[in-house]
Amino acid sequence: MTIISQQQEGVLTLTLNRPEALNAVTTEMLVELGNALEQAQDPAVRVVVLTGSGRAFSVGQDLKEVQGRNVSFQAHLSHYNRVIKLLQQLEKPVLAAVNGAAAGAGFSLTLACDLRLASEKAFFTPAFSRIGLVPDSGMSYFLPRIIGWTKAYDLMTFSPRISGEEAFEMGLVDRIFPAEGFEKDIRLFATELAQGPTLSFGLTKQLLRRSASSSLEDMLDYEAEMQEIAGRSQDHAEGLQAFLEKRAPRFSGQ
Ligand code: T3D
Repeated sequence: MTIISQQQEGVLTLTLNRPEALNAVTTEMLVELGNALEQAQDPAVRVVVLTGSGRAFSVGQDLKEVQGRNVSFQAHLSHYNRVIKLLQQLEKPVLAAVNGAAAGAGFSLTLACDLRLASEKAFFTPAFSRIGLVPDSGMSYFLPRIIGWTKAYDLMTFSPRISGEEAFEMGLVDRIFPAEGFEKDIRLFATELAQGPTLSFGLTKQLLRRSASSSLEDMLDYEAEMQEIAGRSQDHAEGLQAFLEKRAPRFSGQ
């Protein structure tokens, strides 16, 4: 099994599990990850965490697997693209818990998640240009949207090693945690998020996705459409009631 799935209190944790190879990505891993993400559509799952076992998050494509390849790059990338689309399409928060190195497509995987939570030991490197490739698995889409066009071009061209701290400063990482107790901190963060109004979180994600390629006019209409759904949810009724009763809300994600 190259992916370990664990579900607890509404949080599904998917762990890339080839620690002996720094979680280098194989076709088998991509197929298993894609299947696990399809399972994550279950409404009982309210938050998904993607992390790596051992000292790395993932060093990207296993370069030993593709040595002397006999399949086209385009065919191979379809496995990656399925995973990236599934991460984006999940209507619930998806957190990358970056425990160590995130290189190449490993870095891209973190970008397709909604938030990047990094350990102090995490580092990022695009890596593609160092082996004469172009960014893939969505990096050329997400990175400029997260840190800006020029900075993204700079990183993708020179492929430096970016520490968790630097990544935090440039807005690439959203939270940074001490390496010791990282798993526990992530569990607490994710569990708290899973108790929130996760339906609204999912709709917010849809809004952001659409805003990447829409006019203000379109977005105003789409916001109204999404608000129609959120406004009729149990979570909105509960949020309103809790506010009026001056108590903490108990959201169900419905
Ligand atoms: O169809 C297609 O193929 C296109 C798809 C492309 C997707 C991609 O992801 S392309 C980019 C692939 N990834 C890389 O190029 C990253 C290569 N690795 C590195 O640059 C460095 O290893 C890191 C910066 C990530 C980590 O450095 P460090 O100093 O912590 O570790 P290390 O000593 O370099 O590596 C430790 C071992 O892992 C080493 O093996 P050894 O010498 O102990 O037997 C190294 O070869 C191995 N390793 C690291 N990355 C990969 C890898 N083995 C296979 N594939 C890797 N990607």
